[in-house]
Amino acid sequence: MTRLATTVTLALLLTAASAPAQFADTGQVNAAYDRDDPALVIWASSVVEIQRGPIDHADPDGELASHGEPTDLLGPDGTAVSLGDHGWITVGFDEPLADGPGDDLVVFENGFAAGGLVYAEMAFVEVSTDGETFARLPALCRNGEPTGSYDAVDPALYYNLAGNHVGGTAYDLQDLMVAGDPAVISGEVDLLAIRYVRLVDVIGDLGPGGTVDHLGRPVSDPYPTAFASGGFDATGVAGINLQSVRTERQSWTAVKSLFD
Ligand SMILES: [Ca+2]
Ligand SMILES: [Ca+2]
Repeated sequence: MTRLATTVTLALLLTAASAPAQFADTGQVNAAYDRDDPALVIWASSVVEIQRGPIDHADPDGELASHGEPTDLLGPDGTAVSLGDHGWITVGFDEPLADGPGDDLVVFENGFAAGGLVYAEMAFVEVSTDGETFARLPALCRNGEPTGSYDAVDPALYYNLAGNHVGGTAYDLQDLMVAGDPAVISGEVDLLAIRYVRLVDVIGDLGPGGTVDHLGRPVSDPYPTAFASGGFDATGVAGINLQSVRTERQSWTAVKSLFD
């Protein structure tokens, strides 16, 4: 190896060592859950805050999405509340969720199937301990093509974006550790005490003002959606792993280890 090559290699290694952890796209996909799945042990029970977006972000002062009441998505029988372009809603739980084995959290939209594809709108999923600082699940979009207002998408081209399944899309909070999320590393967001979930609509416009995934790629979802039910249509948020159950399990593991 020449001296120059050695220097370049060393520089690259040093850069890699100091750069924050990157969440890699390995073709991963989210699991899908039905509403009546017994794994879903808790449902969002309160709406903390909602900010609806315009029906078209290209007209920011225009009409806002208006379909549904904010509380319509609560509980296991929730119905749609539409968020509009980049609108968002924060929901709360009666008991904190925690990062336990496998999937921890499931978000439901009102998508429907068409062959192997899904008619759906997408949202980023964010979690919080205190309701102030949120960590966004690292989202990946492998679909570089524009999605028209009434086009369906292939769920396999999306990861950690709510809405990509008919029924519920599941998330593993562990992804935030893998991604080295700064709020999680600092402890501001405690993955063993998640009390709030925020859903943020994706703007599927691949041009200026659109939204990007964890790796900076534009996220494609139906655009434009200039109607009252435009944007992500949230119909429910459920928890799988509760803090109380996880703590109990950890205590038992600790006691058991004394006798192993
Ligand atoms: Ca987990
Ligand atoms: Ca959208």
